[in-house]
Amino acid sequence: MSLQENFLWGGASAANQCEGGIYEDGRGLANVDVCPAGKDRQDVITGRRKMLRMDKEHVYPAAEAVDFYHHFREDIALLAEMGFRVYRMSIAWTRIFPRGDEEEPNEAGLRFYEEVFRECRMHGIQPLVTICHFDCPVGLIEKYGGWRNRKMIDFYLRLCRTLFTRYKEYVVYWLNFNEINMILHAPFMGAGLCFEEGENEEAVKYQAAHHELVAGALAVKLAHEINPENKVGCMFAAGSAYPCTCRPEDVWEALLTDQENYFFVDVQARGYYPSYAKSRLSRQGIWPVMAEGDEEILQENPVDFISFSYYNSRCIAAPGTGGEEAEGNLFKSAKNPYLQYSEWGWPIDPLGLRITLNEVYDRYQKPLFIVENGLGAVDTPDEKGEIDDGYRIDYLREHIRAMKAAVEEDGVELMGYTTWAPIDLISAGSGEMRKRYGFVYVDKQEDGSGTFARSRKRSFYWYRKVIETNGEVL
Ligand code: BGP
Repeated sequence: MSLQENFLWGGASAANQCEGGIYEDGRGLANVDVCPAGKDRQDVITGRRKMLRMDKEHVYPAAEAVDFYHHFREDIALLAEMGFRVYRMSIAWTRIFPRGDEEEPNEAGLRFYEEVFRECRMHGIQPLVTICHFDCPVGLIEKYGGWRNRKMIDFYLRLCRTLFTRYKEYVVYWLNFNEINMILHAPFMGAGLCFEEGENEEAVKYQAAHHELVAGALAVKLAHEINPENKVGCMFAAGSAYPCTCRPEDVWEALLTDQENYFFVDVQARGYYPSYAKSRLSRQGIWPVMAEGDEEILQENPVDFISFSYYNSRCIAAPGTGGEEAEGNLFKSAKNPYLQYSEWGWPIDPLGLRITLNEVYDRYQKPLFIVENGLGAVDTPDEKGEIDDGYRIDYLREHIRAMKAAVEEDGVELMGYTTWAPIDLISAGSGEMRKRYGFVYVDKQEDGSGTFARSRKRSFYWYRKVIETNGEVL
């Protein structure tokens, strides 16, 4: 089996990391807007430091980002030039419902995305829309405490109904939440959670997770009712946990790490809480409060497909024995001595992608979609202003090879592959601009200067060829 002919090649972005324009056309303030760049970011995105407004001491990169809000026509034309078949993007919730609890949506916000979708259609690009990519209206955090409150389910569904109805003729592929498991690692960014002193953070996180899981299932139901053609996927931050050694204690710890991650997909794809979660959450006294009917909702509305981001695998040791630590997509783990590392200290493990694809497909037997994979690096233009990003090409080539092997040799069913991120944007984890992922360079610098001019890197031409040959020429 080789990659299907209509394999969805493309790239992925998120509203808060590329759009900017946060004061335009009635948009409201979101959690992602008030996450500053710099040393305080970590405390804010994890909910340890409550910051619901911008102040003068910090820089807030989402405010301008790379100004996709005013450059989307040019940007989508560049994606089309590379032959994109799909563009994964997200909706800024606060463009549609500025405070989050309004009865009626904001027409100007709806119009913006309609124009984006029209532009995609004109170029023959399918949108793949993440309904919620880390964003939550500040209005809902102030009034209801974010996803810890069950009322969030209704506000989220109002957003879903609005989107499914209004964009019925443009969009059939949807993701309900980006990296839903991030709620455990970056709960303010993932779910608008801030913690009060002394409260049981784990209990709050799993309660909020339960609300998102129910909301996500109801979104699947609604999407199917409004348009039977709709396909809704879940999305999680993947990357298998390797035991640091064959010591059973390390193997056990790695298993626990994987279970913590798969918990969300177990519920969203199989339709029920897995036994390990039932047992552990109850024993820890943090079993979430459920409303009558919740279990049926989960059971009756599993997702149509499973999507994930893959940047790296993790190496796990029994507590207190791991040695040196390595960075990674918001999770730290032990350093794997067999791997190379990116400039940001993330392990580079293409075979790990094949392993993850096999594990996930074996576990759920549903179509998969890789919706993020890429290399964050510093790109330096040469004297002619050109960027020779061979390192990025190497990274992607090896990952695409591993992906093809999973499909062609292991029989994994895969719908598509979208790289993170085709056009440079702001980093979610660090808020930096200099951590670039794109095939297209954006002249926006770390100090805020720059013209926003777009230019093609060498990887642009390489990826175009990859798509043109359906992954045959790498
Ligand atoms: C994922 C997010 C993205 C993206 C990516 C890269 O967690 O879904 O929004 O940013 O990771 O991470 P970073 O931006 O921290 O390099």
